[in-house]
Amino acid sequence: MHTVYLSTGSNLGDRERYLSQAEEEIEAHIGPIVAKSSVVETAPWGNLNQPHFLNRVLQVSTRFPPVFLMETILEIERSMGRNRAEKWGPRTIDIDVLLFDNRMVEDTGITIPHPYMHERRFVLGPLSELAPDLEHPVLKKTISQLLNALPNE
Ligand code: PH2
Ligand code: MG
Ligand code: MG
Repeated sequence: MHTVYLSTGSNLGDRERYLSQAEEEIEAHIGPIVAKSSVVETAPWGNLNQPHFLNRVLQVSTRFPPVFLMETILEIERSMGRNRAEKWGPRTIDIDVLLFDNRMVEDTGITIPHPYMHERRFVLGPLSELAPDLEHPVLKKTISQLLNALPNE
């Protein structure tokens, strides 16, 4: 089994309901959720002109390889009404792969570790609840080191 960390986010409609529906879909189609961070309300990063998000990080155990994992996630997002209108725009649900074991993956449509994870407090905060001492496989720093290195917003 592989250990993956997923970031979930929603900033449209019933945000809590979308996060818990995503968790049900993940358990049904990807694998058991081993740990969940708390749910945090966060100001939008990137495109500032959109509602606040609810964000959470999940540790999931899966037997699927990265490409299949990605396809399954896109399928879950689609089934939950995700409509990809604009980059970094508002969404009912977003599920991002942060880390996949200790691996680096570059393939069509996949980059693992997630290329922006180390810049995002809405990722590093919740992730540090679950895995503060986990080392980022590219940057070779722990999650809590990356979190402490973020500039104040
Ligand atoms: N997701 C984005 C862009 N900006 N900001 C917050 N706070 N939370 C998100 O999940 C988020 C974002 C693109 O996926
Ligand atoms: Mg995202
Ligand atoms: Mg995404």
